[in-house]
Amino acid sequence: MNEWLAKLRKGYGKKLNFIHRWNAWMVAFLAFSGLILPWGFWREVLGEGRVWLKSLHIIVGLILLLPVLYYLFLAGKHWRQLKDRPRQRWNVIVVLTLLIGWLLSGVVLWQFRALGPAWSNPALTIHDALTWVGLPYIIYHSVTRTKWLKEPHRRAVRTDRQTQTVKTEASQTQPLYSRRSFIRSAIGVGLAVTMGPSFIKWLGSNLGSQQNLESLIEKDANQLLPAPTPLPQSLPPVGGGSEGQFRVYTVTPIPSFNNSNWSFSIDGLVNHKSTWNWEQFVKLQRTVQVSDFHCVTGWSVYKNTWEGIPLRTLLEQAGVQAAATTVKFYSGDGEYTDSLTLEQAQMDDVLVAVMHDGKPIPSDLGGPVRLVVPKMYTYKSVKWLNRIELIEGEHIGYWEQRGYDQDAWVSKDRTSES
Ligand SMILES: Nc1nc2c(c(=O)[nH]1)N[C@H]1C(S)=C(S)[C@@H](COP(=O)(O)O)O[C@H]1N2
Ligand SMILES: [Mo]
Repeated sequence: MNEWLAKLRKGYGKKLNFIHRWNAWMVAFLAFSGLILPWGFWREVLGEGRVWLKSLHIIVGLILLLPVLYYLFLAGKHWRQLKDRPRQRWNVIVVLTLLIGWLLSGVVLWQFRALGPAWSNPALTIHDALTWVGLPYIIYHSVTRTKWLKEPHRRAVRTDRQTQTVKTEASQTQPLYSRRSFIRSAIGVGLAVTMGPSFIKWLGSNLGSQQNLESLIEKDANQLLPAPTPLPQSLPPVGGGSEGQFRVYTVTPIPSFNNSNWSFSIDGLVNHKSTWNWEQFVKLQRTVQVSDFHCVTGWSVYKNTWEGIPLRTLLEQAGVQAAATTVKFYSGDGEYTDSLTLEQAQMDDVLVAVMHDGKPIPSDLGGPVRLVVPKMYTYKSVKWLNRIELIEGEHIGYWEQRGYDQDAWVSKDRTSES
């Protein structure tokens, strides 16, 4: 055993280099894929590729455990070696904290299904926060450590003699040194400018939520009149106002509607096909419900007060024919669809929602009308819903075609009931 340990420790310097290099490549890949995954633009471009990228991100993230463990094994010696270099020790601590934090929160996100939203929500916040703090740090670290930016005296501080020669060297290269420090500051400023705004946006969305939503509604792209009048339970919202922040997800540019280009229809295997224009649609009897909203990528918005037409009512009025087995939902974006079995669609709380917390649903969040299926992950909650079709046989929805689970129940005990 001891021999084996000794062997592992041999060639220590080389090993540290090896670990460092592999670690750097993996972190670079994780940063790159991690930034792309939640980015709306890439959602649209990647489609199916996004689900692959996510799996790869998880796999590489798990493999990252190897260099971390290997390093920890060599850490004692390295730590002693850095005795006189507090900045490097600090760097080791920061990087290890980042990696371990990312790893642990990442594992929770990976296992969101087993752990549920109560775990995945904080894990996502931590994963994001580490990214906002850690990525600029790591980029700065790696760019300023490239050879051409290194100051000579950083490379050798072994013996007093060397230190002396280095000192003179450093003073000789004074103009070069200031050029280097200039470049470093420039990199720092560049990072602040490129990452700062998104960081502030992220911070804002995690702190105050209501204000954001308000500004969404003000500049809303939808121009549908008359505005629906909220029911008394809806304003003030019985749920007390939603808690958390929606991330705007879309696989197309956000569509906008007005009275002349919007309509809502129910058709397929029904006895009475109908189409409503907006004026007719806002007259339909609505109800109010309070429910939580859980995205599979780990975030949730709690206590939403939704007001809308129960899907069940619409189905009853349309008269579903015996041959129908599936309810297919179409988005006005022309791209996104999803479905529920007839049985699932008849659950009490499935809502064709028109208002959120007493206000019309903003276009970013799927207004004027979106589906709400509280018991399922929200890729089922089709935004810009404008058509419901009753069909025979199954329909595989947009994200399910691209790798999401057909089974979207949030809570596992529901699966057995379904
Ligand atoms: N038309 C349409 N509906 C959609 C999506 C979409 O991309 N397009 N994304 C789904 C997913 S994965 C989620 S988590 C929720 C996000 O809703 P939000 O953008 O209002 O936060 O909408 C769902 N409905
Ligand atoms: Mo989602």
